[in-house]
Amino acid sequence: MYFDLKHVIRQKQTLFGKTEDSRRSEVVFPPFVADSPPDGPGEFGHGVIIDETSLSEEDSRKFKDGWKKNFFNQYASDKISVRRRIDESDKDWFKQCSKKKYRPDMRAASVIVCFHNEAWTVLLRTIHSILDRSPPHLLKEIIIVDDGSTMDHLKEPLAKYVSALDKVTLLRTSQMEGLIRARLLGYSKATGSVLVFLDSHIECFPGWLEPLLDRIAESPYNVPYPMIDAISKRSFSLKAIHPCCVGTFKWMFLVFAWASYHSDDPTKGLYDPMKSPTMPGGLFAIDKDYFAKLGTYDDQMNHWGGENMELSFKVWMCNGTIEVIPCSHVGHVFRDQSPIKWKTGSQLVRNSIRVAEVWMDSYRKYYYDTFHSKLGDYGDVSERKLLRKRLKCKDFGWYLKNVAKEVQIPENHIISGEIRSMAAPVCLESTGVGGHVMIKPCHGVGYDQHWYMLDNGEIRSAHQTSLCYVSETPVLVAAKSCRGEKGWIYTQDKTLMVDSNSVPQICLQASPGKDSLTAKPCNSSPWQKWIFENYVKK
Ligand code: UD2
Ligand code: MN
Repeated sequence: MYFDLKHVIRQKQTLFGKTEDSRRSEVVFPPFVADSPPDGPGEFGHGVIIDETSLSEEDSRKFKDGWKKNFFNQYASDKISVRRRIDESDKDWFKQCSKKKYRPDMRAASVIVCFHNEAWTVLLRTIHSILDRSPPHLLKEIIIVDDGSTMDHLKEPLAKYVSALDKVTLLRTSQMEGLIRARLLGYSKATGSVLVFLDSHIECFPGWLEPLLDRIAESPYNVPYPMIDAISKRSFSLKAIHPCCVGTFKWMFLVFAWASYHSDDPTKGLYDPMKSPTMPGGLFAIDKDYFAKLGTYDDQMNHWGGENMELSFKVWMCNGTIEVIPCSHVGHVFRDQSPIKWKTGSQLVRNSIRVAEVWMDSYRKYYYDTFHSKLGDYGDVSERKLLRKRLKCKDFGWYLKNVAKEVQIPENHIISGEIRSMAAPVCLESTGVGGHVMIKPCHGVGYDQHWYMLDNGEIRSAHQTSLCYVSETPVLVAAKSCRGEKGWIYTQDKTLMVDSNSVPQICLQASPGKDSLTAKPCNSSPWQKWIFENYVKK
């Protein structure tokens, strides 16, 4: 099933009409499956389940190594053809979307894919899915940008491999620049008038490109992004998901989050574009001139993170519209953590401070509130401020009021900070999953241990400001959507946290050695006493 170099080159010559004979090349490609029969592993988006216990010693080593290097199951990916089939033509989304008519004046796109140490088969599947599933007249080129990779397969073998592919250009940064400057290198060489940015571990579905380009043909100020379907990091299974959500953000870390979508326009159907206050950042299309006008990305941002918020805010504030396009599907391998490390650690906070300083006006304090450390050296943002001034964009208050309406502004809080037990050095900590709250050692830096109490007694975490905590007698404290009802009373002596709705009175309580938060009848034990930082009762 695996093909050697000669076969691969022959394969590509027939696939992509190349005539050059590179059969005598000495480059050795890592093994991969170019094509496999319809019932081959992973075909039609099926997952490949690996039973680790049945692997030989050598395969077991490869399996472990694949996980270690990529934080996904490279061993499973290597079993799957880099040109596997995806066919969702029997699905409702595909049937409905196939009926849509797209504008004839769509422009061809330059697709830019940046990568750092991407797995061979995963990168190849990315490239082939773009080539195979984009109408040729709408694909100007694919620019792949190697951002300082150190893995051998990304050196000569990759250069050789893509040299046999039509429309694909390989660029390399001179050192690891981070995805923001790597994308800017791709942008600087793009010849198309529309740009599409993609991650390097994706798979485009049939029909992915047209609905994106159609939105830009409609208006150069539309910035569309596809439905991002999950490619399983364990089995590489892939199925299209149902339209449900649009992007928003959290004050904590200033990161992207999904929010459910409700249209108040009855003429809008399930598969029509949905306005999205933010974009996840990896996969989107944008008119090149509009991108340039917006000052592209902030090239002083390093490594990873923050660039998606900058672009989201400024698109909306400067005349544009971000949309999710339910008829465009692209799969992406989601991971909880990335194996890619930056020389000086995570740059997310530094990048986000740059965004906040330039774009968020006085609202930036709600982001800064959520961490207790100093801003530190975030570089010079004067150029970016001048850019904003020149663009004469709307302000952040307008954006929150008219676009990111779901984002709760903890404006009327009377207390904020950590909620610390008086019995032990432990604090309330939000896990970020369904509003779940735990008792953990106080870490003193805010974030998931940063809380607000509003003037009506609602307690909200900086992690999920739309959730409120209520006591569910006899034991639990549960998170519910905030409805403006009366919440908790922080007693005059600033110790007890009493549920204002309870008779007899119920108090917030920690328990020795346990990490769950409870609500019990008030008894003034030290485990019911709390210090809420920054007590600023008006
Ligand atoms: C999401 C975005 C990602 C980016 C990021 C915030 C999606 C699906 N992905 O995280 O595109 O907007 O949020 O910054 O929306 N890379 C480099 N150099 C680096 C680091 C990464 O080239 O120093 C490449 C990497 O190989 C990948 C892409 O940039 O192709 C994005 O990185 P990621 O996949 O680790 O980010 P992700 O999907 O967790
Ligand atoms: Mn990614």
